[in-house]
Amino acid sequence: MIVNTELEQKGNLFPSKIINFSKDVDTLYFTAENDVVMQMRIVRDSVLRFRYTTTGTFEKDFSYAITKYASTGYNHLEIEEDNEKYIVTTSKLICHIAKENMKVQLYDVKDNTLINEDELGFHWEESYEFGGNIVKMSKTVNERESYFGLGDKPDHLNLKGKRFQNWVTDSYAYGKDTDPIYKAIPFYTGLHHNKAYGIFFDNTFRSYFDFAHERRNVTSFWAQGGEMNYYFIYGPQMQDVVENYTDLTGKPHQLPPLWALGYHQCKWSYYPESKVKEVTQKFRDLKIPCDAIYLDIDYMDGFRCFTWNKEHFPDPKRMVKELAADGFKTVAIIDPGIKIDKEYSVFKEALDKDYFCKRADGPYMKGKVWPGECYFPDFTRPEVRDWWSGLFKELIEDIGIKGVWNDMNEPAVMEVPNKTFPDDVRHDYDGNPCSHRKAHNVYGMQMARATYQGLKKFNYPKRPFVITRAAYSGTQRYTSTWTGDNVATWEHLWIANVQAQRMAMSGFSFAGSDIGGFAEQPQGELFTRWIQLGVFHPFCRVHSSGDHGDQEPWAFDEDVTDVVRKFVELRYQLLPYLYTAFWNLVDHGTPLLKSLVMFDQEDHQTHYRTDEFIFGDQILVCPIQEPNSKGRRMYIPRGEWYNFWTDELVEGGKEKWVDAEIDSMPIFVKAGAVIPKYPVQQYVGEKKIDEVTLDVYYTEGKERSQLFDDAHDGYDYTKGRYSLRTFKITGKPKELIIQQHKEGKYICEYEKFRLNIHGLPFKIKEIQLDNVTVPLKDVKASASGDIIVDKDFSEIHIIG
Ligand code: NBV
Repeated sequence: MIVNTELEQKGNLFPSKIINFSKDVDTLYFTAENDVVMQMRIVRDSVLRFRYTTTGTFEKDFSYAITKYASTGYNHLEIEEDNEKYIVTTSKLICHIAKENMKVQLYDVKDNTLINEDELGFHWEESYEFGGNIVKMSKTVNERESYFGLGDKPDHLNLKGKRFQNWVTDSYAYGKDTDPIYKAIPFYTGLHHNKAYGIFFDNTFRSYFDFAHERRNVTSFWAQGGEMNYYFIYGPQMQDVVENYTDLTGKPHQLPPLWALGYHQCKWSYYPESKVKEVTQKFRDLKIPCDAIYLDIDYMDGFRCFTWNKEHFPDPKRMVKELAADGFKTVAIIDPGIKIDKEYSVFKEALDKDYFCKRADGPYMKGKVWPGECYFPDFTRPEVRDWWSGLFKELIEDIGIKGVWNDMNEPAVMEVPNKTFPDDVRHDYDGNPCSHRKAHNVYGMQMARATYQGLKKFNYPKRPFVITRAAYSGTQRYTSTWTGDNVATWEHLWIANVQAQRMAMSGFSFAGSDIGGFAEQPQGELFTRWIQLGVFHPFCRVHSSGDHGDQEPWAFDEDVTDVVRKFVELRYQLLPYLYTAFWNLVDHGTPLLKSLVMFDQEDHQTHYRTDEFIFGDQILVCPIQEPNSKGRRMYIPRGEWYNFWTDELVEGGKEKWVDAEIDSMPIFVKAGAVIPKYPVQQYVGEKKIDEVTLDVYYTEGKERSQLFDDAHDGYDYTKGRYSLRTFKITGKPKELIIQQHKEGKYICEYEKFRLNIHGLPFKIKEIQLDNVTVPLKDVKASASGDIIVDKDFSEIHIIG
């Protein structure tokens, strides 16, 4: 392992004095005496890119992470110099570059707070073995600084005091201390003095982050090759940092189809066809909503991708069609390893076209996976991705599979010590040939990308749905993800909670865990508590390895089934709320889950909280993570919150005991929120939605909520055929005003809103609907006393 101590800086080299400065539109070049050049690009007023070369020339600028759609352009740029430094000022930041040693300091332009500062700054070690450099950066830790991000690390949410590695790794039954696991997302957010900034180290080699672990006052990051190339992203709000990072590395290319936000059932493996049908039928019989059923590797013929085991699945097209008629979308697994078999057309074709990865000296990269010895397509070659995407024609277009699940794409190889390809394997890297040292972390991402291209093409005009295990920054553009092979333990419930939050603050919101645990088998209680958490994760799937017993909602006892049903129904009711949050993700990069620190960074009590999080913008959730609990203590963030179950109003900013017997969990709604709800359906589209419930939570003050809707699939929404409703609540002691603003061309299928008002502190004396007084008896038409109004109302006054 590479260390970075003062003592061991022997082999380290440093930039010398700056002797030259030049500028090219938005890019500044600072050249040192010893040929080190620092390139600083003003991406936006709050986003600066720093790149360093030690040879005077830069590598070809290429990144899989950065999207071409990233917004660029600044409002203001000023460059000055004095004897000691250059001073670059944008409308958000001031950057000092020391002439003596190239060290950088970054300040908030508004109040001159020092946000981030180089300690040793850029330094490097020459790599004799591989050529090039081990590139390093060290930064000073600020007073009370906290660190967040880095993807799927199964560790405390606040990363301070820890060291991590980014190297995508198959990690069956990983634990709380396992590092690295499946994803490499070299992006973190630092927070101090109530201000947040982010650093995205866009380097795909094996990289390390040390957050004040080795030295209390130093945070550093380094990689085993490539360039020191990082983006500094200023907030000062954490959410802005994540949104700006997501803008750089990309938002999901389209909304998911609404069904993908439903409940998914998976197991390794459901086969034969009769078993699949038995499972799906049971969902309908027991009235547990479910939208997707998964086929794991056993549907294939000898684990050959794009084939079927005809004994178990004699007529896949008919089966998929029948499942679809019952509301089930079928998702099938596809792995990267292609069986070496001269009779197998996918293998033959890839061999003929020379699409498989090769070792440095020419032989193919041969490795053992499920089908036995395999070769592996080089997904970093555009023509290979095109070919791969074409392979989905039959599966998607003819058979009607609706989603594809990419597994083992780290790439995982069995029975070898390093669990993956050897370092010398060659890759195209989109025309930048390199070894596996550089391509490893993006291999799975490029496979998922190629799969996504296939689905996009053959599922058109419907939207694609892909799920991947391996990922690098930017993978969120193409696919959803899950957290891999977890274990059915209470600790793993804690891990799943942290991972989903961490993924959201790492720009990859569409994530979830194998609910109940993949390895081993949960007790009914653990399964129940995990479902309660899982329905609040963007991706909601029960999956298990199957060799320890069944894990369907009915595999325990009836009480478990009933609670599972209750929570899955809640998920289906909240679909319009979740879909609106997805729209915000796709449109602005807004994370779907917000850890408390992101929700209220100014409240220092949130900086070390791990359990509570905000689902969307206005629902606070806290899972029960221990057996035999009748509730738990949790932190309620500042502001006013309604207990979802009892409507009790609580003032936040403190810890509180919250009751939660096994059929409940702590859920709170922000005062002032308008939460849209659908009726329960057994699957998305089962019912025509005639009416949407709006749960309005009174507040004395103002609050804004949104409701996005469209056709729930297809691309019409990108042409303006969506409906975006903004609800503004103004609460006074004797009046509640609800104003609606509408946008978009889509005509929603529902006609009415059913207003369900919570916490109203007065008795209603009068209701005015768009300036017309409505007789109370007319409005309160429903038995429940809810107010039913036309969906296109502009303003409602509820007067006491
Ligand atoms: O395809 C089988 C499993 C799959 O169910 C699981 O979700 C993946 O993470 N796969 C791993 C390979 C076998 C793991 C032991």
